[in-house]
Amino acid sequence: MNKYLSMAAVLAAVVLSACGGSSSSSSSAFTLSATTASYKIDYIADAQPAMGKSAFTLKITKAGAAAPGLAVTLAPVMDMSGGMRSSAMTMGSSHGAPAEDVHDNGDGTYSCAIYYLMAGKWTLGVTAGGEMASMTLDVAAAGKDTPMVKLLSQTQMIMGSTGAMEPMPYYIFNEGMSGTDKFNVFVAARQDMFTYPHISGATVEITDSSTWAVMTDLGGGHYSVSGLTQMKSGTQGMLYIRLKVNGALCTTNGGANTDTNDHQMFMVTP
Ligand SMILES: [Cu+2]
Repeated sequence: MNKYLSMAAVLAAVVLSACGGSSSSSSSAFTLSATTASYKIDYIADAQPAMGKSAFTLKITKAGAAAPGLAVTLAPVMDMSGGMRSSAMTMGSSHGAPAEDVHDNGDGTYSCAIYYLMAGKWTLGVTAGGEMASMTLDVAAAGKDTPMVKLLSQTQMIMGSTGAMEPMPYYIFNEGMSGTDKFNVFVAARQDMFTYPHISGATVEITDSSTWAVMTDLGGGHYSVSGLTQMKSGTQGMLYIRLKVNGALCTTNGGANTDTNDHQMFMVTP
């Protein structure tokens, strides 16, 4: 590559990253951008993404004009090869994350959500109208509330990152409370290191007291409950959650139900 061109690319990258850094300190907005052959893609969020649910908007333009109606897909990838992997993980050390289906708002903007499984450096691949771009972003650690819990299937097995078979993991993400009585979650499974479908039709039960309530299946992997009674505004409280898929209870260790492994806990502040 031409030396001056490559230096220009490095400088552009430095300037872009400096912009990203300063915008997060001066206001709550967090923006990134990337280009494909035909499109400019702007990533716009209220804040830097953190582990757990991260909602954002993609604004896509072609030669300055809004570009609605594109097929847009997201491919978040975390490369774990930078020393975080264990010695046993020699292959397949990278992984993806669940994402919502992208919603076309019809005005050149697209509503998106990614459910980050870990804090750290991620690459977000975006395919728009068959053209691919990628952005890198730092995903912050979670705040004090629990972003996500994991339960394992007793019956379904998948190939893990080491190549060995392991129980299929189900991830339940905190989508927040409204008031003190309503709580929402998103459920996804890992089929392989890059395939995380959302799970509809499961039985998700929750309690903040002694009685389990079945959460309403809203479709698309989203579940909701109302009528919680013990949570207090501004005070972190505990919610117990359990999951049945095709009638089979998931457990914390993938083993048979021992009554202590049949649920997970969210610490949540209404
Ligand atoms: Cu990771």
